[in-house]
Amino acid sequence: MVTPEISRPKRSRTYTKRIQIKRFSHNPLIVPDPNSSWMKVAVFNCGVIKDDNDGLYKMLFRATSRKDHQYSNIGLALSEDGKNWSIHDEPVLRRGFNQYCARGIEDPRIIQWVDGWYYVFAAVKSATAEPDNVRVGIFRTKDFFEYEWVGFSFNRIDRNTVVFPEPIGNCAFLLHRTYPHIWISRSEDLSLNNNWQDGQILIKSEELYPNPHNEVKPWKIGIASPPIKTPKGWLVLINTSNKESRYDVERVYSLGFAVLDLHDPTKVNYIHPEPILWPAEEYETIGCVPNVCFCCAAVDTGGDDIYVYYGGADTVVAGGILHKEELEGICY
Ligand code: BMA
Repeated sequence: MVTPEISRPKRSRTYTKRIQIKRFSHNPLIVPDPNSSWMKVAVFNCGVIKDDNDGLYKMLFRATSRKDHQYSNIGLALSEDGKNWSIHDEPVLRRGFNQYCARGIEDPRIIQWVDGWYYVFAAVKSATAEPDNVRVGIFRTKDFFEYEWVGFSFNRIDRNTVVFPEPIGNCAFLLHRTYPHIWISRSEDLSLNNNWQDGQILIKSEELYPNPHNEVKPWKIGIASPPIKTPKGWLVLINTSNKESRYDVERVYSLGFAVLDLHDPTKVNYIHPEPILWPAEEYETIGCVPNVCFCCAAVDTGGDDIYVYYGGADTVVAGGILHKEELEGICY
């Protein structure tokens, strides 16, 4: 694949920054612990949910003690306010949970489903997998300490997958990726275990905003957070990457969003023309993988705000606030 930048004149676009995630002032929220056996090098991409049962924010985060980021385990952190977190001292989902996770579990996304279980969608690596040959494994839990294996979303290479947190028209809808676009599939089987059908491209990578420095459209996009239900549609945050390879020093991971129809989520009603989060702080631009804001969670606080959580430079957990007021006219 030829990268289009080469022949393009360098231009500089100034974004209006009309809608921006306001970083928490005490970022990063969680950092690696040099004395830990399991979170020594990096603690980053996380799923978060506000538990209706006890009102607590619950975070599952990816952690590794290896410089190559292999063999990730999943840790648990709890918070009363979504801003200050206490970390449970042991991983709650460990690599080796079953044969499909022998080489690690990564990038969890969480939803609470209609059957009362919390479902976790995560990239899993089996013993025989090449480093990047991941599949999406689905786990479920009631208490965030004990987990059951549900199955794979698809039995093929994939990541960046999650379902809508409720059935729509008696179907479960799955957002996933086939390079380089976001896809949507549906299933009448509400057990969330396979049978995903009618797959179609939902949003193409070139529909997202261009890089502000050279106008180049994203190389690939993927669903970031599970969809949030708003009065005027499903709000979905989207991770965008300007480069194919993680080893490319010019790669930047930033965050955008779109709004899908409330009753027919295969219909895209709005795609925001600008990023709402772009690596700028030191904990985003410097680290194991520089220039990365990679989001797996957005939580409706039930008040005026949406809290957004992301990995900074594949090294720390950070977060920020998206004020619903800023989305007025778009989905509020
Ligand atoms: C993606 C995944 C994420 C990672 C991100 C930024 O492709 O590998 O786990 O956080 O790249 O490096």
